[in-house]
Amino acid sequence: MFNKILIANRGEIAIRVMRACKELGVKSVAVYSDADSNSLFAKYADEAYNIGKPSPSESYLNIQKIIDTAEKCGAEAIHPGYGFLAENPKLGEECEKHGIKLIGAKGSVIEAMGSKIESKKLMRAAGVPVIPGTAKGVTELEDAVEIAESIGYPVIVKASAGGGGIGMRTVYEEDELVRALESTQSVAASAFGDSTIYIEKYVEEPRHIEFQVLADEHGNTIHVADRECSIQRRHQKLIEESPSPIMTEELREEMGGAAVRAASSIGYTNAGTVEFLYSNGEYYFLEMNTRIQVEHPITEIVTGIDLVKQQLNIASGEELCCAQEDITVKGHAIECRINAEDPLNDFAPNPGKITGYRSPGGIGVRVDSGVYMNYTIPPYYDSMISKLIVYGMTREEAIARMRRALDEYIILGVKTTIPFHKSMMLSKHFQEGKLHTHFVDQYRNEIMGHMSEVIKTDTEMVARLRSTFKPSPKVAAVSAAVNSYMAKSISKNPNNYP
Ligand code: MV4
Repeated sequence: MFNKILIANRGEIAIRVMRACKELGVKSVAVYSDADSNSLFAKYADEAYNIGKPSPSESYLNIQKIIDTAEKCGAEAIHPGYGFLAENPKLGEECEKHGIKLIGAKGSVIEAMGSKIESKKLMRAAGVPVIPGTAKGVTELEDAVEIAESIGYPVIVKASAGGGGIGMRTVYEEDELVRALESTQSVAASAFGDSTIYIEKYVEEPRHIEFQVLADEHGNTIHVADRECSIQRRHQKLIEESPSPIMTEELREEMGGAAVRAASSIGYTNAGTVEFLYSNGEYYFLEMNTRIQVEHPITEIVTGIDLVKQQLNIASGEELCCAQEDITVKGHAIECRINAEDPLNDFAPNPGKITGYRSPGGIGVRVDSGVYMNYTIPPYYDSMISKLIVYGMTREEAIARMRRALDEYIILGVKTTIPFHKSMMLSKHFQEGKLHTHFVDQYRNEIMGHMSEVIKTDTEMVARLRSTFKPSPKVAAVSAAVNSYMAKSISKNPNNYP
């Protein structure tokens, strides 16, 4: 195992990685920007180095500064977390040049998975189901018309270099095809510098189900079960759960087997995720994510495996902790992403000072957070401030527990997505588990209805918990008088505290 590693990230994921380090006896090094000198992760680390201005390109995306810091402090490996440099093959290249181990996927597989046409080709060859469509880039209009005709409308035009929802357009009839091709090509050219596009069957209202995989450097690859990630908005996930409400032992074995073939066929190592679209009993490979993901805790909760610890074990050359038959799923876990955003104003980011903070606790509750009371959330980075994860023996118990934990969660000073999550837990359709990727848009009115109700009539308990931070005017006046009396008394006689 390593003696010391550098974490090239910030916020809750930096702390998550450092927690694994502490348990393994590995020293952790934080790098932080000028905007993060008061951040919890910089204080949690054994060593912390300022690497520059708040702008990501001058700090968390600056490979040179990060490698320099690792060399200077003698870190043997770098963990990139998610986002920032996590899927940048250049980080791995630079690490190799400097004899530093990257705790992540090899550059060659990151690149293979970055091209959607290439990855589909590899997956088809490995016997993983892919969405019906073209196997090559489409350039000629006549070809496109013919292809769409043979696939059958609706179809979707996608950029090969795309991902995360950028550069794709659905087409319901031939008339729309030309415009969709042109617009997708031009978006792809400007966003990715690669105008290659392809066409496939559009799967309407699918579920997004993904499988966690782990692969070591000795040829062992396993899957660590599934996650349902259909509850999203503009390609930002909001709620994830494990297992998927539709999962059965048989389906898990089949889809998990496909995920393992996907990973092992490309010589994948470390932790990764194989994403599928699922619709009417059919499932199709969508993308592979070559990083630890935001939602990894729900998998840890239902399987008992510390995925970040496994990443460190794998990178230091050890064998996987477990064989496939050792992996079992127990109970149900749900994660709500708590963002500093106003759900009543189109989820507009709402950074600022947290003037009251108390996180929930009790049985089956986990909070992975990067914030604290009186902390000021900087405006330069993404707006996720914590993740609330609950466990239940059943999905029903997990939903009830999430409602209870959300009620206990007090964050004052900034608007958060907590009211949205409370509303989702109240949604009959969510409770029924009939989820798909358009769920939030489809049931927008139902959710908004619950939300104004939740905000207006927060339970008496929530009001009481909140009152411990926001005293009544009378109490506030008394406490101001006491504070001022104490201040005067202390200044008169510093050794005599009243
Ligand atoms: C699709 C699809 C339906 N049919 N492909 C969105 C992100 C990008 N990586 C792929 N995406 C989709 N591809 C076909 N053939 C629907 C989506 C999609 C989606 C997928 C996963 C999670 C959320 C989504 C939200 C909207 C659309």
